[in-house]
Amino acid sequence: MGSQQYIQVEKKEDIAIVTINRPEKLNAMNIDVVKEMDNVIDHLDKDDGVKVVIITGAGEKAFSAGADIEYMTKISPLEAEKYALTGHATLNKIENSNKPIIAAINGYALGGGCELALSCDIRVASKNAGLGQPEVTIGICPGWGGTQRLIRIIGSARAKEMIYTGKRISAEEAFQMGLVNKVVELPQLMDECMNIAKQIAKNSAIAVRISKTLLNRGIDSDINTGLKLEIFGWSLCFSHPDREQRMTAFVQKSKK
Ligand code: CO8
Repeated sequence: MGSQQYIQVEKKEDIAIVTINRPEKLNAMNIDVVKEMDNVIDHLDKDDGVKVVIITGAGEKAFSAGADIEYMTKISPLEAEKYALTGHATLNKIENSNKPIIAAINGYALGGGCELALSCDIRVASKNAGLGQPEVTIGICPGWGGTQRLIRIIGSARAKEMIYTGKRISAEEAFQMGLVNKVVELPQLMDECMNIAKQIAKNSAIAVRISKTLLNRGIDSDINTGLKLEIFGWSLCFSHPDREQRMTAFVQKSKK
């Protein structure tokens, strides 16, 4: 994976924990942070020993306070385009990774930080977390997929309110609107994410992977296309020995 300045990776059996490590800047993502994250996701995607990934931020204050505002004060429209493209490529990789990815939101998830969480499959927040898309307060619109993913997750009215007002919402409010799956106390956050990850990791990796693809492709397709894809994905599971072993084990156990 090479040495990383800002992104740490720790493996606990078949679960990888990826930490944005720039706590002095509330884990704001400058272009190097994004490039390192991209590199890490590429490597984890190819690592058959990893079944689930958890992304979090270092420290007790922030998951990520977003794109680097200091950097953005200096850049031209073309550099801004490059920054947005780099972020999009990485977040698309996270969204379409062949592993399920859980965001452990341990504090502020603002702007690009919220967008990073939106690209993950499951979001668990600590009680101290605050989520928001404050871009309009600094003269830009969300630029790392926020206008597209937020609306698909929480619906048009709520996404528009969050983006137009730029207001920060609490973890509890985020839970009420379906933006996060669960809220726990900060010291329990990693245990809770590990529990979810372990539950997923026990299952057939290929079946989880196909489910993820079907869910992701289906949401942007009409229902008949999505249902047809489901039949292909479901049938494909029958080509894998894992399916046969698991079904046989179930049948034999129930005969005893
Ligand atoms: N970028 C750079 N530095 C940051 C950022 C950031 N997003 N957020 C915090 N920091 C830095 C602060 O400047 C400060 O640094 P220093 O100690 O050197 O002065 C340090 O982190 C600590 O921050 P604060 O002192 O501000 O901490 P507070 O507890 O007082 O406040 C807040 C915490 C409320 C989170 C506050 O820091 C804040 O409002 N941060 C900005 C949040 C924000 O607006 N994020 C959205 C950024 S825009 C974005 O993400 C666009 C995404 C799409 C990009 C598309 C590419 C073109």
